[in-house]
Amino acid sequence: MKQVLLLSLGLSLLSPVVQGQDVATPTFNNPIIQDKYTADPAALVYHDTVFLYTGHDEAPLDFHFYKMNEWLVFSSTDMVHWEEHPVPLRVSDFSWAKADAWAAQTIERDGKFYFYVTVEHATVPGKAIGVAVADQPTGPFRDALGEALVTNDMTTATDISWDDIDPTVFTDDDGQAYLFWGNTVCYYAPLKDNMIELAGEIKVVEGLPHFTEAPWIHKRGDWYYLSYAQQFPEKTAYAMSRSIQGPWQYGGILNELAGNSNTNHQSIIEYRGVPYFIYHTGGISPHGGSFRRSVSIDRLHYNSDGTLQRVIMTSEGIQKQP
Ligand code: FUB
Repeated sequence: MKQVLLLSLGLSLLSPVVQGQDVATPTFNNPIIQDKYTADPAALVYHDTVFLYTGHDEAPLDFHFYKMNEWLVFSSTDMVHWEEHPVPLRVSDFSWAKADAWAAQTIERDGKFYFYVTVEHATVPGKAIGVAVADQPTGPFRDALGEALVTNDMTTATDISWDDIDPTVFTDDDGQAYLFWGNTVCYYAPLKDNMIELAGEIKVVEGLPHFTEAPWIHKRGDWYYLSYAQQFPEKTAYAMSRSIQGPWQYGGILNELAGNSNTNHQSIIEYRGVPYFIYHTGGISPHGGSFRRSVSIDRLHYNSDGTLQRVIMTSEGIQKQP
């Protein structure tokens, strides 16, 4: 009898049922890519698939800055399983650039895919924005312009040489596309229909307290959202507007400091009716950190007035498409 009691006590300790609740072991899906370091996510929903473009953190353990030479692309149809495709684009594909495959974004227009990137310019001191084009979302991409779209000497609102980084592109309902980018100062300008030339003056976006970098534009209903990295180490904050031209109304913090990384770079999409927040952390143990980052995904939630709820970063991530 004693043996039976002990056996049954032992089994109940092993059982995944606590006080009547099923606590079956969850799957830990964050970070979503575990076999390499990925940063600066930018997702594109095209037809039935999500294409996720990232930077590739390649810094060895004794190197304490970004070492990034190429961008990567992954795809998924359930937000849980991600297939990696061949490298779509490298810094070396831009003859006028010399280093730093920093943050980028790809969007589709008229069946072509435009990949806006940050790189270090070879001859104009400072960072620059380039644009590549492809016929497929997975590439291969080629330099669309043969020169930079934006160089440091075109923007003068700050003296720093790295203010022309982190491009994000948004096409408004009337078909007009806009390029937003920046560090310390957030800039924007309209794009021509060909998507590879600016169509007007570069302006500064006002109303983004403590803007650091990583702007991302999205729209839901009648609201435009401009999310961005704030302060340093970075949190993600956001502002809302009824127009892509502003004025922007500050909405507060959207995501807290990203674990073990001093940058925090977000992408926001809706896929099959579900909003997602895609970001990076330094979350892969034991060598993850600010220069060896990894992309994670969690749900994004809206309040009924259109404001955004603060993101809850989880280890479980997305378990399955609802
Ligand atoms: O990945 C290099 C830089 O770090 C990006 O351009 C910024 O957004 C920050 O994530």
